[in-house]
Amino acid sequence: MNARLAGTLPGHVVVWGVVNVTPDSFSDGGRHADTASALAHALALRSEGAEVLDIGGESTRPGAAPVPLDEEIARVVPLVRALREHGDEGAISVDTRHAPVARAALEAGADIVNDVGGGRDPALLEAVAHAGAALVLMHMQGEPRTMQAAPHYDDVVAEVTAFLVAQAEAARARGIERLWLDPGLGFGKTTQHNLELLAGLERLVAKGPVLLGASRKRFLGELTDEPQADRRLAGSLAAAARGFEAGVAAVRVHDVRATRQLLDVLEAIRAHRS
Ligand code: HH2
Repeated sequence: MNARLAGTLPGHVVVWGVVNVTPDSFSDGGRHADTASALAHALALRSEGAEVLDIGGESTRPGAAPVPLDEEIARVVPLVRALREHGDEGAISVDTRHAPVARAALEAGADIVNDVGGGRDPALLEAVAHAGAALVLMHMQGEPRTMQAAPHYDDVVAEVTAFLVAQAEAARARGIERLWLDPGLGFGKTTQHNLELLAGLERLVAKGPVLLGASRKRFLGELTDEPQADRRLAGSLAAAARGFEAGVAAVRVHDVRATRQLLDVLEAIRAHRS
């Protein structure tokens, strides 16, 4: 597998830095909407310790409207290309549910597809397998426009885990070897569901490498009475620390420097446990 895909060291948690090239993402929409400013932001995150850059061209925040495919490609692909032309050799992930976007980003130099659709689309799986790329399978109940209307589970941890295990088996059957499982915090889940998933995270970790995305999410704002997404750093760090404790492989975050610092200290302490 690609040498760029870091994160196989035992005890090391990889930081994925979020780069949203969108006008409407929930915490940083519009800030990096053109390639030049997105490139500067991506390189800054890399220097802060993002071993993976996760580039997204479609907001999937609750209520978000779908973006036309050519628009999503036009947002993502120039940035992937610009990073490679700039000499960036680190791992690049494309955050998309759409096979044509995945295909175009992989051709431009991306290594990983972060599929918030959870591998439901055979064409996306085919694109990943064909490129020999890696895949994130994220759980989502419903779809972004309506997913927060009335999310319901009998046992959220069991249902999310069973879904991801089944999707991973299907992806492996198509020849995709490198996979992360992601519980999809906030994607068709109430605050209660998110807390149950965080509390029961070890059950998912037992099934394979887990990527956890809690950074700045609404449930953290609800728990801490903080409506402003970019003021949720401490809550986001608490969730990352919980991920570390449970044994996740990676965390997807907006605040790379602070998260890397948190993990460096936790990793150093763990290395000294007898
Ligand atoms: N969360 C978001 C987007 N993509 N991918 C994975 N694998 N896991 C997540 O938890 C996850 C994700 C939502 O965050 P963000 O990208 O900041 O917002 P938006 O979807 O509004 O662009």
